Amino acid sequence: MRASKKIGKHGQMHISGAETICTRLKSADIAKQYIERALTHTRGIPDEIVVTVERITEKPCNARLLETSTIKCSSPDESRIIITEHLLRLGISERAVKSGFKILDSNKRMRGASLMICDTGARVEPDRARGVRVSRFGLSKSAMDQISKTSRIKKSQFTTVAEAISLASKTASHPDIVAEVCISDDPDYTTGYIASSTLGYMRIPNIKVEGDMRGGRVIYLSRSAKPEDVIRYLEMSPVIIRPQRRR
Ligand code: WAQ
Ligand code: MG
Repeated sequence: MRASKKIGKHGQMHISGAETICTRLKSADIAKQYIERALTHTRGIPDEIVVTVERITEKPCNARLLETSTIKCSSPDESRIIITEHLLRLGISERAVKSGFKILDSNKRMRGASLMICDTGARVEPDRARGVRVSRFGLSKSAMDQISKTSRIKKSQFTTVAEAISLASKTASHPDIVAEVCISDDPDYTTGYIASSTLGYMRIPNIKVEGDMRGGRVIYLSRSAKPEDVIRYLEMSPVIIRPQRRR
């Protein structure tokens, strides 16, 4: 689902988006939930809501559910320090870290994520205004149960967090993806995250102040990544997120 608001004569502002994988008979209910979500969104009332329901013919592959942790952070400034530390440790250059924050702190709204090469900081998403939309991912029943059991999440935030963990788990499962940083563009949602296959899913409270309409996602790719392959995986490959087997 994607919902937008008109600005001026030809412009559009992104209001809300959502995607999942489900069984045929659940799809009508989920489409209805997504439409309701768009109609009551804190970013404003949409002028257009587009719902796409597609049959998946490719057999989904599995990805591991990232482990969730929450770090202590009391301000946006502190969050920048923490995020920078982690990104540098993952081998992302200072230049690329700076380019990433430029996107996250920009007033331009993208519907998808920016893809950035981790040493040069070059942006490789084909459409810079739109970004790359990660799609075709869903949680297995046991992954959903694990999220509700292990993380102390407020009830009102559960859907947002579960969707973010599943998106981050699909994204981190690609071998050429080094890390992802996310700030919600919802003015009332001030927790963001940094994720990678080694860090897991790290929730960062107070990543922005309440009322701030900015936000975005930056996905860092390894130097040797083939952007078109990564984009194909993120947009098209169906992936079911399953809990890690405990030994
Ligand atoms: N694929 C790529 N980028 C996306 C997608 C997607 N499917 N959905 C959203 N984005 C980008 C887009 O630029 C949005 O402006 C930005 O991310 C933020 O999207 O544990 O709600 O849907 O409490 O506002 C994090 C939860 C919630 C943290 C993130 O993002 C926690 C959130 P939003
Ligand atoms: Mg949003």
